[in-house]
Amino acid sequence: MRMTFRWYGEGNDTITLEQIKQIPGVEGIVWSLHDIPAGEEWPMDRILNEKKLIESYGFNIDVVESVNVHEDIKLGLPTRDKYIENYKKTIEKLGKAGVKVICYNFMPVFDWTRTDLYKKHPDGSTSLFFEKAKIENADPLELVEKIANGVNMTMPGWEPERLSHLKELFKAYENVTDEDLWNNLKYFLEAIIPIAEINDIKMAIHPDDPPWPIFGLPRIITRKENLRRFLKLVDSPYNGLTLCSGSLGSNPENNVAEMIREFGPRIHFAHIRNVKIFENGDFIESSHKTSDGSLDIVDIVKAYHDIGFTGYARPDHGRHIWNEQCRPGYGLYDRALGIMYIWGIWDSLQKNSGKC
Ligand code: DNO
Repeated sequence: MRMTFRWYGEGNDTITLEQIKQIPGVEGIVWSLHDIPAGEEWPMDRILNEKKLIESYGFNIDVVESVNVHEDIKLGLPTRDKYIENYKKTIEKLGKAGVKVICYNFMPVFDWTRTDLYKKHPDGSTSLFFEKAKIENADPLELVEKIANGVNMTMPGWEPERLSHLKELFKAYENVTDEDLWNNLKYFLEAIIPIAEINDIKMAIHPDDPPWPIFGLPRIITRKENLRRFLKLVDSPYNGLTLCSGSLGSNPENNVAEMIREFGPRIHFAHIRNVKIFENGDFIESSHKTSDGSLDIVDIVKAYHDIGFTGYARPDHGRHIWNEQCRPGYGLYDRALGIMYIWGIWDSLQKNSGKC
């Protein structure tokens, strides 16, 4: 397992590369050019600048999260081809720079969705929270107004330029079914996977978070059968998964360890985090420790160990602790604690199997 840490770039993150350097066992920075809108081709000089900076701290730049997919591709519009061409060019450039894995998602309109970014735990720490009824009963457009006006609601992953087009986007998705989305995903993969193969870049789709349809929009990367179907759309080792335990695991019917054992070699990137699921379907992101949440992180790490996982991993979201001011879910302290928990499990498994 090759440990990495997500960092949002100079001037765009509260955390420094010096700080990340002091977390044991971190080899690589998971990075992106966050200011480039979905659908645009990434400039080579920007890629090389980022590479130079990250490598100067002794980290690798092997994993990019994310190169976002333009909405027209997900919608299957005739304009998609130009955005797919740009995506291919970006893959080529990232390949030249030495990138090995690209994480992306195929969620219509929204990326990860939560109703509260700072929900308090009994110990005073806060973390991301999803209140099912609030989303199920919400009129999406009303919700968007609230978010835009900052009234008691903020959502991560919603870029302002997308918010302003939300009404049109919802209209555009009105008649898009799950099957349409599958077809549009297949079309995209058939175009990009050959380019990924030539450039030796493993594509790793991120599951939908949460893994069920929201606001009537289709979501398909949600459970084991669908992951199976996804991998067959283009059956190449370059068409693989970002297996996010917290996203998939917020549906109690998903057994993450089982998925790791089944999809092993097609998992190119592991996101490891815990969630505590409540009886009404709400969930809160907890510390990585197994007993703090509903997922058995020990079993999940053991599954990676059992399959001899040599891919990239990162601790996913953490809580906000010790009064840290940071991006929601992306503080330094709790993610560093998460890494040490993962290493603790991993090293004892190594020792028991006589590997260290
Ligand atoms: C949330 C992240 C996601 C992920 C994208 C991948 O914290 O895991 O936003 O980066 O879905 O495209």
